[in-house]
Amino acid sequence: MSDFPTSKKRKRISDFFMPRPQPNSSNQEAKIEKDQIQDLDQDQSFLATAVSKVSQHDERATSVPGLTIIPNFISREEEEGLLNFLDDAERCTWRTDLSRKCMHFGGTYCLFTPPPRPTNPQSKTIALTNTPSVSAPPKPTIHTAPPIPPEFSPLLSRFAAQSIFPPGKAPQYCIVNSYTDAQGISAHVENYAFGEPVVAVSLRGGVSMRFHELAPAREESVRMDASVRSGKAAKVPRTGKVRDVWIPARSCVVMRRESRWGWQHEILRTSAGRGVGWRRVSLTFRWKDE
Ligand SMILES: O=C(O)CCC(=O)C(=O)O
Repeated sequence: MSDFPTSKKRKRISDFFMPRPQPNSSNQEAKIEKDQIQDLDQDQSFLATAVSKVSQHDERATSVPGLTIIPNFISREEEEGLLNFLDDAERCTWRTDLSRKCMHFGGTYCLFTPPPRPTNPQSKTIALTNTPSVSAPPKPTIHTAPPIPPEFSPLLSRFAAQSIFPPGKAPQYCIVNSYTDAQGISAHVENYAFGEPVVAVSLRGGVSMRFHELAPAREESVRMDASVRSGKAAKVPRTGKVRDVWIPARSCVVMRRESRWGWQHEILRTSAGRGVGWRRVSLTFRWKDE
C-alpha cells in the first residue's frame, strides 16, 4: 500500500498505526505493535492524529484488519447505570466459578464447569473427598440464560442507529465479563456459530487487548480449536503477527472480517498498567441466524 512507511523505523506518531513491513521469513519472532488508542480522557489531540476515521459515526480503524473502535459510545451516566444494574444482586447474578466474574444473557450456552479450586492454595492438585490428588475434568453443562434485559435496550438502539449489525439483525446473546486485579481472558476466536460482527462495549477501566493472527488452517478441526478457550486455542498455528490495541472506557469494539474470523483476541493476565481498584466490565454482543 502506497501510504505505508517504507522504512522500518517509525518517525511520526501516525506511523505507529500502520502495519510494519513483514519480518523476513528467517526471523519468525512476533513483532508486537502498540496501538495506543488512548482513552479520550487522557489525550484527545493524540487520538485526532493517530487513528483514521472510517465512518460518519466516529468509528475508527485500528491496525488489526476489520477491527474498529467507536470511542465514547456511551456516556458516564449510562456506564454507571449499567454497572448499578449488573452489580444489583436482586436483578443479576454473577457467575463466580471462573477466575473472573461473568454473566450470560440470551439463549443457551454450553459451559464447562471447572473443577473445584484446591483447598490448599499452595497445592496444584485438587482435594477431592475420595481421590485426594486427582484433577477432576471439567463437566459440560447446558445453561439457559435469561433474555437480554431491557436495561441494555439503549445499547441495542444505538447499534441499530449506527448500522453496526447487518440490516434486520440484532444481537440475541450477550456475555458480560468483569475483570479486576490481574484477571484476563485467554486467546480465542469467538465461537464460529455466531455471525459478524462481534461487538463489545467497555465499562470503567481501559485495557490493552492482544490480537494474534492465525495461520490459514488446512483442517477444519484445527480451525475450530482456535475458538475454544482451553489449552488447544493457544496451540493453533499463528503467523506470529501480534497487535496490542488499547480499548478505552465507554468505547465500543467492533470485530468484523479478519479481526472476527482470522485473529484471536486475549486480555493478558497482568496488573501492569492497572491502578489500585482497577476494574473493567465488558458486554460482548453476538448474533446468529436462528
Ligand atoms: O472482555 C472482552 O472485551 C472480551 C470478552 C470475550 O472475548 C469473550 O467473552 O468471549
